[in-house]
Amino acid sequence: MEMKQRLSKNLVLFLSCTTFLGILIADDSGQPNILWVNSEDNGAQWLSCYGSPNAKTPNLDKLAAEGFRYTHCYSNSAVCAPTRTTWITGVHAISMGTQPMRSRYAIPHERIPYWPDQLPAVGYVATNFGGKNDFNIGSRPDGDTWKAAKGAKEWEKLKDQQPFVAFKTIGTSHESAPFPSKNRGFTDKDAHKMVLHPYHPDLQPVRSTYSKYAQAMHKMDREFGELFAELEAQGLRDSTIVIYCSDHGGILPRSKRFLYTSGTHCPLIIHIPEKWKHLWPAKSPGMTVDRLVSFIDMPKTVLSLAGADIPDSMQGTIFLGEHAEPEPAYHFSYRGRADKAVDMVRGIRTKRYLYIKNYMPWAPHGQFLPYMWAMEATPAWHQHFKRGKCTSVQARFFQPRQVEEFYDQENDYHNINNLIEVTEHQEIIARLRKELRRYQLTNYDSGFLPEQMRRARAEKHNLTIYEMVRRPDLYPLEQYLDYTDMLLEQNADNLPRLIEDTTSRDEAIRFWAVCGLAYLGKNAKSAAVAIEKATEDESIEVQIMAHYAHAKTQGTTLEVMKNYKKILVQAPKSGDSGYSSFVRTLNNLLKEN
Ligand SMILES: [Ca+2]
Repeated sequence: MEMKQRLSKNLVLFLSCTTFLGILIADDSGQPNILWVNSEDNGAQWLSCYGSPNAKTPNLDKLAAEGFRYTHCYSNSAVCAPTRTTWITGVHAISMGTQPMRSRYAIPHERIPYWPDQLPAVGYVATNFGGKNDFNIGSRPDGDTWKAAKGAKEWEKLKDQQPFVAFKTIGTSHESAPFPSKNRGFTDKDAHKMVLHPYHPDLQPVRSTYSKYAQAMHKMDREFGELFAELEAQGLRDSTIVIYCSDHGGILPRSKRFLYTSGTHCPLIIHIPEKWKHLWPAKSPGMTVDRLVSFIDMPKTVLSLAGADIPDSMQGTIFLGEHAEPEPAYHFSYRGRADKAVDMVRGIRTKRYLYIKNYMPWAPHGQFLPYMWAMEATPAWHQHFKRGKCTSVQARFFQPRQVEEFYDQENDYHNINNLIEVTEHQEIIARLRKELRRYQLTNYDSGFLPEQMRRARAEKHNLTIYEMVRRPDLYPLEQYLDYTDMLLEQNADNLPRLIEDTTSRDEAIRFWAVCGLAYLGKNAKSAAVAIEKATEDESIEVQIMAHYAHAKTQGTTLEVMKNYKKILVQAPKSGDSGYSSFVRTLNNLLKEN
């Protein structure tokens, strides 16, 4: 007993010494602090150190000059909440069913820790400056993963809690910055100087939006500079690795939410103090790094830098530090429902080439989305299109899509020349098709069930979507991949098969069969009886799509629009996440025709 007491006394003494020493000699503890800053919605093309002709970002340019600027960093989902879902878990949003923007589907939290959960075991605290979480995940409060003291004097408190990982979101560059309704004080004073992307018409409201956003970027950069100055003022500059990135591209229409380079190419700049020079990704600060980095890599990399355990659930690759893994050859991206606009797009890229597959090609990218229409540029561009004044490149945003797109980014940063038919590229296109399928399989792409069907199937088996899509008996993904490939051919020879499948036992096959009939348009006129029956299917999403197929194959647009009104009246008032988004999307498409 006496010995035990003496031991514990010594232990207390030892612990208090190490804690005391820990504060004094944090710099030599072998554990770097990490400050991870992201600014909202700005693609790489809005930073001057990435060559922006429009915005000035001197503080971030300085960070790049003193750190390492990554030239090939890409977001996986091109929009806020699915990016954050991926960041906090290290699991692709589509792998968990959390890809629809503004949904909070449950995940098995006991199997999927958040990255800050891993830090206390290795002596770190994690904090979220400013508190933006927006993880888009249910069954766990967002905020409970952050353990460090919050509130006023965050820096001073953190200083006493080293080593730390501090996460910070700067919202100044958010899409809403140029909205006239927000009245943020940004002006069109530089409108005449703006260099427009080739797919935007040269209109004053477009120029005005560019000008306002360039000023928002300048302000965001100043706020980053202030944050970095605070780090220096606290004497933490030399013991802290600073990671800066955005969360996806933006913000002019055809960037945020879309898998083009403008929606996914993000700035990533990392500042590593001299004392951690063994972690430098290139010979010396100021250099660029051309490694292909995906946002799915961020949580694993942060945990690796902190020396923490990396959960088995994480899907990315460690891209920096002593445990860096081999560079992946591909970046994988996805688009699901964005607010009130339903869509399904998948993308895969190498450093040079981008391949995109549109599973709902009947809808133009520029389908109506209230939030996207809140900046002056979008309605102005749309009006210009409706008046028939757009060039073919400008018009494409408001027209139905091709199923496949392929771009050579080296010669076409803005992805305006679709080379999918070009003979000399067929080999790489074939490889990317194959790799996309491989990524969809290995990451359990949950998108082959429409949203409410997906939720219902998981609930029926008392599983989360994450678990359900990992059960081949409940979610035969290979079959769904094959089936959708068949109907995306839009080949009238498939008509008998599609008609037969409108009575399949699997409601997902029924859904896609009806989609296939809609794609065939007048070529599926003889499917009238099968489509009529499908409008009474037990699945609401099969019904909705069957109505649309009715309009497309039988020319019954007005009647279908009346039916959609009735469905909308009955829809639960659950906002975007109900099937009402799907009805609105299809209704808008019929209105446009
Ligand atoms: Ca965002």
